[in-house]
Amino acid sequence: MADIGKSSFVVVANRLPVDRVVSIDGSATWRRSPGGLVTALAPVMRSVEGAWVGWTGSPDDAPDPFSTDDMDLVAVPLSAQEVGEYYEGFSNATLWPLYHDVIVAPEYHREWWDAYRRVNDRFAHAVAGVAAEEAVVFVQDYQLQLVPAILRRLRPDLKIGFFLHIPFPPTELFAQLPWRRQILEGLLGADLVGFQREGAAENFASLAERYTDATAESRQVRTADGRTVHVQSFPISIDVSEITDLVSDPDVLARSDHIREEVGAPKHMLLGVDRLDYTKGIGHRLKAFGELLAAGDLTPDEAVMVQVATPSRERVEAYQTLRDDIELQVGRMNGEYGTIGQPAVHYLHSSYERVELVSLLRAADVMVVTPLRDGMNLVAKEYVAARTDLGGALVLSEFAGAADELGDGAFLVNPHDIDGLKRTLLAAMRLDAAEATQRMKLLRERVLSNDITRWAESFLTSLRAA
Ligand code: GDG
Repeated sequence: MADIGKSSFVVVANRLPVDRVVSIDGSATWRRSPGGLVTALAPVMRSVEGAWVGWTGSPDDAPDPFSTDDMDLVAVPLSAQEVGEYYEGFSNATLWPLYHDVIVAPEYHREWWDAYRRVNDRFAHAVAGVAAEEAVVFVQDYQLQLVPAILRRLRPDLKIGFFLHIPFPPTELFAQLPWRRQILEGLLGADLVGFQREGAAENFASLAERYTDATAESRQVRTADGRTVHVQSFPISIDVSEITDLVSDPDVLARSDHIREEVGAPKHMLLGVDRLDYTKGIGHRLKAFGELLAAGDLTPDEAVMVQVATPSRERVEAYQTLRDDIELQVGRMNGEYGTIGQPAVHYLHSSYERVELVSLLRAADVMVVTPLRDGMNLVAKEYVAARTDLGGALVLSEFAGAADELGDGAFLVNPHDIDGLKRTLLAAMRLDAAEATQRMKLLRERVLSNDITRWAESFLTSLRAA
C-alpha cells in the first residue's frame, strides 16, 4: 500500500485549477483559473486540508507539490507524447466523439489506449500518495475513467466518487469501444458514479450489467466482488453569484449598451458563445440565420448574430477542419448579406475575460444554444443568471442536458431541423414583452435554486452516505 497522506478530501481532474503566470522578470506564479468547479469545491478544500491532483497543462512539467488558496496542488507530469496520445488522442479523438453521438468518427488506436491506461495509473498513484486514511476522493470526467478501480486496489479504505461532465452514450454507440469492459470496470471502482442526466445514468447501469460481471437493480449496481455502486444524476450548475455580482456593476451594464451600439444597434442581437467544438452546433445555427436573411424574413440591419468561438483543442484534426468550415460559412454569409461596416455575423475566434463575456450575455436579445449533444451547457445557465432585468430569450437545444431543467422557459429546438430552428429563432425574436418576462422568471427560478454550491453539496452528501 502507498504511503498514507494527510488530505482527507482529494479532487482529481485532468487539469489543476491554476494557470502559470510568468512575470516580466521571468519569475512564475500560479493564478487560480476561473471555473465553477473550483469555486464550489474551494470551501470544502479549505475546511479539511484538501488536495487537488492534476496536470499543469504543459508537457514535461512537474513542479513539486505546492499550495495556493489553502489547497495543496499535486502535479501529475505528462510527456509530450502522452499529451498527444492520452489527451488529444484517446480523450479527445476517441472518447469525446464517441460519447457525443459520434458526430465525428471516433478513432480507435491501441497506442492511445495504452497511454490512457498508463496516465490513469499515474493519477491513481498520485492520489494514493496524498489521501489520508478513509479520505473522500472526487474524480472528474472522461479523461480519468480508470482511476476509480485502480485507486480502489491501491487504497480500499477510500471513499471514491466519480462525476462525468459529458454525456454517457447508449449501448448502440458505447458498444463500438474496443475497451468497453475495461472502462466500465474502471468506473465501477467508485462508490458513487454521477452523471448530468437521468438517461446517462440509465445507460451506464444497463451497460455495466451487459458487459461486466455486475448486476444492476435500478440505480444500484452490485459488482462481482460484492460491492454496491450507486449511480445517480446530478445536473451541474454555475456560480450564480459570480454572474450577478458582475451585472450589478454599472460599468458592465455600460459596456453591454456599448456592445449593442458597436454591432449597429440592431432590433435583435443574437448571440452564441461556445468553445469551437463540433458538438456545439455552431454551423447549424449559422445556416438557419443565413436562410432567414436569404429569404428576407430578416434583414441585416434588424438582426445581427454575434458568435464567440473560443479556440479549443487546436492540435486535434477534427477541430482544424471545423474551424475551416465555420470560417468559410461566416465569410460567405458576410459576403452575401453584409455591407460596409455592417457584417451579418460578428465572428470572434478568441477567448475573453469573464467581464466582457458577461457584458455580451447581458447585451443579447436572443441567446442561441444549439448543441447537437452536450452534457449540460453552462452558457445557457450563465445567460439566465445575467438577465437580472428579466429581459432576453433563450433558444436551447433539446440535446443539451440543460433542457431538462430549462425546458419550460426556453424555446426548445432540435438543431438538426433547420426549418424548425428558423421558426424558433423568429418566435424568440418576436416574443411579446409580457411573455418574455414570464419565461425569464421561470428560467431564473430554475437556475437560482440549483447553483454549483448546491450541486457539490448534493454530490458529496450522497457520496458520504454511499
Ligand atoms: C463541459 C461539458 C458541461 C466560454 N468561452 C469563454 C469562456 N467560456 C466559459 C463559459 C462556460 C464554460 O466556458 C463552457 O462550459 P459549457 O458547459 O458551455 O461547455 P464545455 O466547455 O463543453 O464543458 C458541458 C460542462 O463541462 C460542465 O460540466 O456543462 O456539457 O461539455 O462557463 O462561460 N470563459 C471565458 N472566456 C471565454 O472566451 N472567461
